Amino acid sequence: MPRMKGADLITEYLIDSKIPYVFGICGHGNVGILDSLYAARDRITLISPRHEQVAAHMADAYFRVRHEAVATLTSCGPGSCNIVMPLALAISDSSALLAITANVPTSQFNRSPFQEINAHFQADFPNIIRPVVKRSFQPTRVDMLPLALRQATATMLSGRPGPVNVDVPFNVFQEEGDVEVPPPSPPLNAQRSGASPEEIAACLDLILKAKRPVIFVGHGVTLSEASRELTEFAHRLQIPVISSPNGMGVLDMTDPLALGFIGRNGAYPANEAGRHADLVIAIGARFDDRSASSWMPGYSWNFPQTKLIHADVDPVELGRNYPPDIGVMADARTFLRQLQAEVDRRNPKRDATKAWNADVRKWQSEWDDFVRPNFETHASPIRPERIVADCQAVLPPDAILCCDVGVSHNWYMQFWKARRPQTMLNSWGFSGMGFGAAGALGAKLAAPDRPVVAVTGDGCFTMVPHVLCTAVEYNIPVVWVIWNNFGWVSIRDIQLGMFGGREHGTMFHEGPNNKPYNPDFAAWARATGVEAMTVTKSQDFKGALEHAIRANKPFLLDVHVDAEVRPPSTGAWQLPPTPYKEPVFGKRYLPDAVPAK
Ligand SMILES: Cc1ncc(C[n+]2csc(CCOP(=O)(O)OP(=O)(O)O)c2C)c(N)n1
Ligand SMILES: [Mg+2]
Repeated sequence: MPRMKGADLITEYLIDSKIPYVFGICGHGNVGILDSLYAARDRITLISPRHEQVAAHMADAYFRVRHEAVATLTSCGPGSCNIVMPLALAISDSSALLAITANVPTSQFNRSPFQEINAHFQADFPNIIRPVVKRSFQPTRVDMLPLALRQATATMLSGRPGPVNVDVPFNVFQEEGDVEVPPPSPPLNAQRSGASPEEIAACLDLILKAKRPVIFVGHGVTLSEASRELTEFAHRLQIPVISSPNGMGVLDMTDPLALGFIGRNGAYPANEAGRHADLVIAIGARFDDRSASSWMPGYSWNFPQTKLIHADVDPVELGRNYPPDIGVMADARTFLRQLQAEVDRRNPKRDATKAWNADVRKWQSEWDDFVRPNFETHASPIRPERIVADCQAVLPPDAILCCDVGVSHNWYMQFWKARRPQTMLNSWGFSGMGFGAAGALGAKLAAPDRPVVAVTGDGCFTMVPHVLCTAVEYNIPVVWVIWNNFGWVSIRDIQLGMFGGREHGTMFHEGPNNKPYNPDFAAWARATGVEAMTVTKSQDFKGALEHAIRANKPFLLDVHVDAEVRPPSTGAWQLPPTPYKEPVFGKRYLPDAVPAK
């Protein structure tokens, strides 16, 4: 067996696992492995952003684009504590990354050396990180590394993917052992679970009996790379498809069967179809509050009146919020292939959903008539619809949109038409500010030949403005579109609605004179070496975006958007105990208007 330093073993394992990047920040705890990465620098690239949060968002976004995981590297104590939020974000959205964290030397455990966390247990970082990773490993000897690395990477990519942690004490990087580099773990989707023939037969019985079926797809369909299968199945039986944000684009959203997102910030046809359906086939989707109108019956869904088939790789999601009539623990692509094979065998008529699809088309055209005029309006400050429309016009179908959190995201969830899977990245389950602005760097490294645009609020961007430095240092040509409304406006609007129109702590003001304030983002960008423009007139945005993309270098557009134009609400979102009283599009949202099964 070869004799190797622990840090060299980790480095070789990453290389054998075809991990091209380590996104990480130095500290005394991890200098051992930095030296190994230096020696291997022609085979694996270290990228050091200016904040650990950014490193983890970059790794998360990289995975979402390529479905291949990369590693982060952080030092002991504060550096590693900085990745807790982005790991929570990654696990909430089933995104994989290998978080290598450093710890204090084992011989100093419990002596309270510099940066040890030990109020309850020695070198206790794994307990800090435990709720936000699938598993944390803490090998305390070099000979424990091979098993820990193999188990960690296998856990990360098997079943429902997610982040894992390998926490390495300082001496384990530095000491030598007689160790073999372990074999790489299987890639994502190497093992796929399926339904039983009985389950498939029962599912298709229900599907063929339904008069108003709808498919609801989530990140599970994206992760299992089932776009072709979903499209074929939906087309064959003419079943409309509603999508969660991380399922956007698995069915091309210009397809007439694509209804978009559901819930308060969803599209009207999706909510209408969801609540009128007699059968919902949910695949790799989880009915969270925002895609289920806070589970209030009759807004987005109408269970248990509506029947439910729910398929997911993760059994904890089956029936979490709505007990399914048939719950299937299966990989999305396998499930869809099995259903399609059964459809082929039975060869049912194509037109069973004709009347239902006529209803759907009516809702689609009502919605189009309602929203279209504002997509064509020029104004200053700019109307939000205009930004979405011009992004759609300028960006090619394979461009990647990395969305941040806030009002801008609400608009994109409602109106963005993703053309392909893995082109619209959203921080959905945890909604951490900074994901869009930072993740775009990782997305661009994952897809260097495609345009990557971060759409990020002024509040979100200000959480991670140093992404500009990283883009310059490593020449990562990302375009940031700052949705600048001079405040944390999504929260301001909740505040105004709930508390008699009073605003406190949600808008940005300059000192005592109460003038709206923000830094001059374009000047800030230029100070870091990033080209930039300020856009205040809607007529200028399209050309500015085209120019920024053509420039093929880091570029920032500071776009002043009207803070007083709110996305139309087509479903509901409730924060108990506050009574729900949001106005809704069309005033037709009366739960008792839903037909009985
Ligand atoms: C790290 C983090 N802190 C706080 C929040 C709560 N939060 C959600 S949206 C938001 C405001 C976002 O502001 P901005 O980026 O300007 O977007 P806007 O809503 O104005 O469009 C805040 C503070 C959060 N989601 N994440
Ligand atoms: Mg804002």
